[in-house]
Amino acid sequence: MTAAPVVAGRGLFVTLEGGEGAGKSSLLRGLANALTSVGRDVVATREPGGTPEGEALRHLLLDAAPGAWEPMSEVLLHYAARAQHVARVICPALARGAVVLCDRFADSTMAYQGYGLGVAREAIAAVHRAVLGGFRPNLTVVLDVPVELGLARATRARGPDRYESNTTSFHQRVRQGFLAIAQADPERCIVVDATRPVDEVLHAVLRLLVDRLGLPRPACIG
Ligand code: Z5A
Repeated sequence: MTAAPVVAGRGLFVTLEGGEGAGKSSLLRGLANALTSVGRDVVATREPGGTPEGEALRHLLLDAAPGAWEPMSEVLLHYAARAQHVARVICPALARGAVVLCDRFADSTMAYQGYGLGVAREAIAAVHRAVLGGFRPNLTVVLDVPVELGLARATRARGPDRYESNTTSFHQRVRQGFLAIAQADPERCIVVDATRPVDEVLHAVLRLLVDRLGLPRPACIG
């Protein structure tokens, strides 16, 4: 589906997506610094989380043993956290003109619970419509790395966690899911080769934000 982005207010909503260890958190920090340096009001946030209630749900989800939650329960918990996040943090920030940078959003539910765990994709889309209507990001950056490289980076950084202890085929399905989502929605999504060094990825994404969204050009990209 390639409908025009639905946004609240004058701000810009940019989401970072991809598998574990793709470099989303590192990129988010770099983008926030660069955009703040050119005078933009930046809100950096994440999912699951972003509000006190969402962070509590994050613990319920990520601290549970693998398989503890039914896949559809995971969908509903992620959307409970997301409804809170959109209403309390994202929309108010967009309304005052901020750039909201979000580490994971709805595409993660489609990729992990849909492509990865096998929840019907139409059911997830229906939950999205019921909870958020047509609300979607202006731009989604999908950081793509081979599964083995991403897991090695993530495990080096913080040890294995819940989804990291899943099978390689699960992570392959998640990766293919993100690529399929991006291919189906090229106006919103851009796939970035995240095997490159951190600064190269950052500069490539900053150029995209300047070109696609008309954000001011930070000095670091010349
Ligand atoms: N989840 C879900 O199932 N459904 C949903 O709807 C949502 C989420 C919203 C959230 O975990 C989990 O929830 C996630 C999906 C699921 N699954 N897991 N596990 P999280 O937020 O805690 O984990 P994550 O998003 O996967 O973060 P991560 O593994 O830390 O990856 P990252 O943020 O993409 O990477 P990073 O922290 O920037 O970098 C990791 C390490 O790699 C670090 O040492 C960096 O210095 C290094 N790095 C980063 N980029 C590079 C490059 N370019 N070169 C070399 N080294 C690099």
